[in-house]
Amino acid sequence: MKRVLSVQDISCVGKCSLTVALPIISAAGLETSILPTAVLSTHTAFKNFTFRDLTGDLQAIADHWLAEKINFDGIATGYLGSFRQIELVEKLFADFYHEGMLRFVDPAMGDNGKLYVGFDENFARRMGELCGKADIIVPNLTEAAFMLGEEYPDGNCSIDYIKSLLKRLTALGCPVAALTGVSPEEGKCGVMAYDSRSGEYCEYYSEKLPVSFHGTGDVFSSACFAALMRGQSLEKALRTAVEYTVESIRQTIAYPGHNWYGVDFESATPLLLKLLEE
Ligand code: PXL
Repeated sequence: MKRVLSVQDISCVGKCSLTVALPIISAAGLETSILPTAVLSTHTAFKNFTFRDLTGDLQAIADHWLAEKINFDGIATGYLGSFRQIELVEKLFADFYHEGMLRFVDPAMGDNGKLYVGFDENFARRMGELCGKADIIVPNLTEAAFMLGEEYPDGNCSIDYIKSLLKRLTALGCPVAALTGVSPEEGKCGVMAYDSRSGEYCEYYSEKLPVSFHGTGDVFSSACFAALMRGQSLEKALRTAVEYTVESIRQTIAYPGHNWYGVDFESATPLLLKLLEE
């Protein structure tokens, strides 16, 4: 069984970051190690959340793993809370790198044209540098625009514009970029990716549901990372991740008493397992 590492915070309640990545990647049949960067009572869309920064522990944990000769087939990162944490992730990539290891970065920083609480343009630029050290990055339109220092492209933008964003994202230094939340036509939503080595684009779209939920980016990136680690091609991994995310939203809205802070990815697990076999 492959062993992978997920680096991001634990938001105790809120269905995002590690409470999403750990169950999804484990269910996909991968040994999932974690490096929690902080512990929050909830994610930052709640009011009055508590925040325990674990930055000071990260290097000692990594040093112990190095001393034990523990290695990973892939490292995925999500929400990172500070410049120092970005720097430590760059060191993790360097210290644990071996031929074939996948470095997967979700620059989880914002959505709908806005950065999350606590982030600014400088942080977004710095996250762009970390993206340059990855093998694949999966920003949404908001994160891509902030990393490139562009205006957020309000509304539906053209496929030509998406292609130019993708080219500029790979110019940050990563060979592959996948842009999420792309809507090529009314009623459709999904992802378009560019592989700068082959010069090829691939895309996958599904039904656009008339709702928006927190945590869907983390569900997408966990499933995409897991699918790639399970050996799916980029094209197949994007399909797995999009369909699983859409099914998680469907499961959420099927229950009238659903909460507002996250999606019911647990009930969509059977579909994830089926897609991973295709
Ligand atoms: O879903 C991304 C995410 C992860 N972690 C924390 C967050 C968010 C989004 O707001 O606040 C702490």
